Amino acid sequence: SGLNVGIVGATGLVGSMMLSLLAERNFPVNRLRLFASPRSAGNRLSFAGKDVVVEDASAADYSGLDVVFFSAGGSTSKALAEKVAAAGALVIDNSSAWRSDPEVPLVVAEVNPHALRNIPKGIVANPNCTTMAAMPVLKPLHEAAGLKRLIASTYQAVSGGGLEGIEVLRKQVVAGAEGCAALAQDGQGVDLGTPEKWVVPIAYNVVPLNYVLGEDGYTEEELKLRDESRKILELPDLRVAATCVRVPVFTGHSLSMNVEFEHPLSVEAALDMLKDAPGVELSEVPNPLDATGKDPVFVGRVRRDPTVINGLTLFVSGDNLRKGAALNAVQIAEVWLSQKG
Ligand code: A2P
Ligand code: 11C
Repeated sequence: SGLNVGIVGATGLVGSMMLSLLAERNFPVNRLRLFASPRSAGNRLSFAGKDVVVEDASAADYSGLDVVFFSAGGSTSKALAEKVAAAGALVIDNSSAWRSDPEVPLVVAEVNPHALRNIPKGIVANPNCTTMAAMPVLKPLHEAAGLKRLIASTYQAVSGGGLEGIEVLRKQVVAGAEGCAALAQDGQGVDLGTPEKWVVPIAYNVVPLNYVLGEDGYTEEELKLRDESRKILELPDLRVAATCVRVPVFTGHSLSMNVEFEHPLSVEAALDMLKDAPGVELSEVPNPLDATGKDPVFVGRVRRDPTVINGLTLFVSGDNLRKGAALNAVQIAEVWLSQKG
């Protein structure tokens, strides 16, 4: 009994979190197959006390699989997802490759599970980890008061950039640790090495240019927050302006949000709703360290936004690897399974 499950990108940060969560949540796995690049083919990873040999994703035969999770970057998903779906599996893709396709549902498990009733391509997309942290909080507020406009600034952890992101921050923090107080007077006061992955050092710093520029000078990450929020909340005209910033945090993406509504919504009413919202936990001081390793998105600092007639200001933090990626992907599979009956 159980399903035949695959993970493409199993050796990566999100892929290995998927592996842990399948076990942690007792997902009904009959056979598990793991895939990665040819570099990792032949390596072994452990699941439920057994070793599983990693296969080369591009050369593998995917027949006989029921669900395949993808987290190996957009180009791998573009190249392989349709082939895997054609072989009969439901593909749950964590990359940005399919999110904007009108025939591919983009799903946050607590927010729009109904979108899973129609999966024309056999592919479901998992949102970006930044969008994900906001959705379980915005959905109940939208239902109560009608979301009109969102202004968001993000505080994104380096693990959003995979294992490489973690290593770059670690190296720079260590390189600068001894003399770091010199940075209080002189930004070049300690040698943090040549910037890697981001254009300026990420340690002891913040980087407000995270990914390439696109439409109107907004970065691709900022546009994803806009476009994915519109699709998930089914608000095609939602006005969104975002500034996405990388901060020297290992895991846990946070957002400061100014949310404008059609109708009045008091702080008390909002807190009351958020207290009971699925996947959400109230916190006096939401912060990434507290959020890391936890399933819910933490929300707090809820205040009236005095710059608009109907608005709230709030802060959220969520684990970008769990809810932001692997957890929601597994939850999508769980919802799909329960809807299938
Ligand atoms: P590999 O470990 O063999 O490179 P992260 O984002 O944590 O760096 O992980 C990326 C994941 O995507 C890894 O599992 C990596 O495998 C996988 N991956 C990268 N490129 C490819 C590819 N061309 N085909 C299949 N998997 C890939
Ligand atoms: C980051 N949000 O923090 C990105 C990572 O579209 O799935 C995930 C990119 C994506 O860098």
